[in-house]
Amino acid sequence: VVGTAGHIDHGKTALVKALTGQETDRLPQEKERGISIDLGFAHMDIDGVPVAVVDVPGHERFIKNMLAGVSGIDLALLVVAADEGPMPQTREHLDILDLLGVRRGIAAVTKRDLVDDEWACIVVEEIHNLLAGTTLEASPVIQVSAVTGEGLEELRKAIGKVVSEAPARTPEGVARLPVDRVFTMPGFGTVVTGTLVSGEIVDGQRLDVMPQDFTVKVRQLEVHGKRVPRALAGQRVALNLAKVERGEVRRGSVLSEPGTLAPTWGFAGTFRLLSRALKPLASSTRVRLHVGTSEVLGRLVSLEGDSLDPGDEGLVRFKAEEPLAVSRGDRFIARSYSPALTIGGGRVITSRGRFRRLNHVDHELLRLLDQAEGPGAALVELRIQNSPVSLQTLGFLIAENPDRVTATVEHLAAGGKALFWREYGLVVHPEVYQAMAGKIRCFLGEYHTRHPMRRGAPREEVRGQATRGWDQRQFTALAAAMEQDGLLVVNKEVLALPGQSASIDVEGRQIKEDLEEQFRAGGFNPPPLTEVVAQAAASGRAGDVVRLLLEETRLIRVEDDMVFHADVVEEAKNRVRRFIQEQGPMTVADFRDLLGTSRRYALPLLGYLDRVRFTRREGDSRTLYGS
Ligand SMILES: Nc1nc2c(ncn2[C@@H]2O[C@H](COP(=O)(O)OP(=O)(O)OP(=O)(O)O)[C@@H](O)[C@H]2O)c(=O)[nH]1
Ligand SMILES: [Mg+2]
Repeated sequence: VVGTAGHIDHGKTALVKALTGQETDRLPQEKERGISIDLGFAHMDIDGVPVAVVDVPGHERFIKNMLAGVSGIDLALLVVAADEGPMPQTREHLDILDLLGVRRGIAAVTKRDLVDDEWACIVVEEIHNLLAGTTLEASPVIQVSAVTGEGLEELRKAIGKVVSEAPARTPEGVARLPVDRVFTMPGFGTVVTGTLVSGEIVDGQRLDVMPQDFTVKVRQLEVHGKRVPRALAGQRVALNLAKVERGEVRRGSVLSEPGTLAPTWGFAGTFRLLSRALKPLASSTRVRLHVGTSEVLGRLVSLEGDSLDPGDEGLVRFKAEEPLAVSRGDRFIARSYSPALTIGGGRVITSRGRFRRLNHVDHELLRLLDQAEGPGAALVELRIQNSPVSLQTLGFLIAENPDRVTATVEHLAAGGKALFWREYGLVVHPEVYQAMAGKIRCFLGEYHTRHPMRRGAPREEVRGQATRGWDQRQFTALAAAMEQDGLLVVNKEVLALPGQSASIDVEGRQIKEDLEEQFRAGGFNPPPLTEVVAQAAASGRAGDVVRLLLEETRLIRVEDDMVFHADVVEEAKNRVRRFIQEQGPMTVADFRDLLGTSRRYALPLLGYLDRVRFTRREGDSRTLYGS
């Protein structure tokens, strides 16, 4: 895909027409005013090789559209009018191409018919100076005229040469197509177009629409105006989508292989502030961020001290004001909010993660990740995430499709570089596991010391305190792994260190005896539990003692605040057994008189005896269970 670039009125659209025979200005206003507003599309054949052309507008107000057009190009055609020479948007467009890392280019000096040789020579020299130090430094400069046709053949040859020398994009990788145009065709439905930046798309397949986050089905596929069964990376594609309303998919949406991209509210990346930028990048600057074909507002936060000076490159975090769809390696451009001027650009390193307080370790990891590839990148991501990650999330992070992610994880796990908790579908970096296991053991150690009379700590408390709220699945998987490694004992909802059990000291034993005595003395009219605890000498510990007594079933809870001593319950059972054996079925009134208590205590206690299947209710009376 070839994309034009250059200042307004310098002859981009005329040149595209001269090369392809196609008029790319379609809008009525474009025709009327003689300027391009939105993107134009054309295609041609050079020695049998199909070449798609994207024509961009030069007007500074439409840079936004220009950005949507150049995101997928392989070759930039920088157009400079011979009579005017380089102008502001010549520079701004060149900055953008440079920041996006476009490495192949041709500079076309148009309107050659309007100037003499000497003047043209000066303009060519100016262009060489302009290109110096950019990614397009080595581009040939060719003089042409759309009016006389001079130089067109040479230009066509030059394009052909670059296209044939460019390495073919591989269809491997995840299918991703940033949408640059959406329209409806009567009787045909919604059509979207864009440049397929990676992977391949086949007729009939399903695709996710991000960040809107829904799925569509491809009904028909076209490349260069011809219906095809499949489209490959690097091609301009038109897709007819089934059951999609026009507003649902927009310019800026990304069509991607299902499950490989997720909406995110920001990312961490590298960023270069243009030396032309008017001021340093403050610690948090509101910008228009352009990535793929989308534009999103948000804040760019420098992670390098307070600010970034013009010409400097550093790590940044972007916090979006709405969800966006980006993944590792994507190039982006930032423009100041007002006035809208290009200030710099960079590359996405990771689209997820908590980067609130970055320390030097995180910085190093981000730099490492920026350079890493394949399984290495997956490993660094796992380290950065600092928690177990699902296979799908890992897929989003490293921009790989599900089966490749699984293969990567298996590979890492086999080499002992990552832990794969298969049963839970989670992957974790060994260092993260070790650190977290250490934290939990530390927490439990303290807990056992503080609460010697408890068997261990409540699971939810550990999850909230030690792992800072990992979700249930992550925490369960971690606890299971730790138990398997002999680092932890899980007893339903209670976690303990191995070899720890509830123990009781002298003071605790004293409290225990006091409590037992009070409930034994209360008999069938026990005091309310909360009152007893509140009045106990060391009421802070009495709660723990009660817990222990309940666990040991020395105390028996029949209702929220009503407990009976085990000896008392035993006595009640003896009396009931004798009564029924001697006098037959027993009523509630009989029971109450038998124990010499009131209905307030008799009913809950009898309910308890029914529940533990000592007595059985038949109508209004009780018999012995199993008799
Ligand atoms: N004499 C002469 N005029 C040209 C040539 N190329 C373009 N023009 C004229 O220059 C004017 C602008 O050309 P366009 O192709 O619309 O310019 P553009 O770069 O596409 O402009 P924007 O899309 O608005 O940025 C038109 O009036 C063209 O006829 C050329 O080679 N020679
Ligand atoms: Mg134009």
